[in-house]
Amino acid sequence: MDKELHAEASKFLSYILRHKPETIGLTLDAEGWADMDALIRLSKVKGHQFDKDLIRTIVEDSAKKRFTLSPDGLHIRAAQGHSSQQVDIRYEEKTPPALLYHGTATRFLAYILGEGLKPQSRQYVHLSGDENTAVQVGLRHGRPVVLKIQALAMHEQGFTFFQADNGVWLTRNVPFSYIQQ
Ligand code: HQG
Repeated sequence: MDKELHAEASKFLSYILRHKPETIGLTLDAEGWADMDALIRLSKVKGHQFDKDLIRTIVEDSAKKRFTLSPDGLHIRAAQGHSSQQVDIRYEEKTPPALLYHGTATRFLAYILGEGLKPQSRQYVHLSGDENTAVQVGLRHGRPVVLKIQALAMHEQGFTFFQADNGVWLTRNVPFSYIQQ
């Protein structure tokens, strides 16, 4: 499969497994898992000819490890980034490092420095442990800017942090007082 088709297939999987499984009549369980056979069968409606090998290749090729396969290979889920109300993953709580990073675009800065970071359409605010990843995330939205989040201080004040299967850090919101530009 050429690179472009591969990227398109990966985007489609992200859309279905994070946001709108109902558009192909797929149901996710509360932990975000989809049945592989059902996903393959129902994706045909939108013209996607998946098979298990292709899905496995997409999972393995994702540098961000966007998707997780169940150990028996029968189920797949997106590791993070959900907006679907079908999904409410019980992520394990974890103490964060002193600093975490959030990549955004300069055009959002005034709002963020006023009201803090909000999950917007997703369930959580997404943070990374390294600055480079945050730059890449910011680039998706425009001219990137990396915000430093006083994560450990937040945690000490009772804010909860989680880490997804792929290492991305999640929290429900970040008040502006914990954000440094
Ligand atoms: C911004 C990607 C105005 C926020 C990444 C971000 C990540 C505000 C945008 C994952 C705001 C939401 C998530 C406020 C936050 N006012 N704007 N108060 N608070 N924002 O895409 O974090 O490549 O929903 O800064 O790697 O960019 O898809 O979130 O710019 O892990 O696998 O609102 O998605 O992964 O944008 O990205 P998004 P995100 P994938």
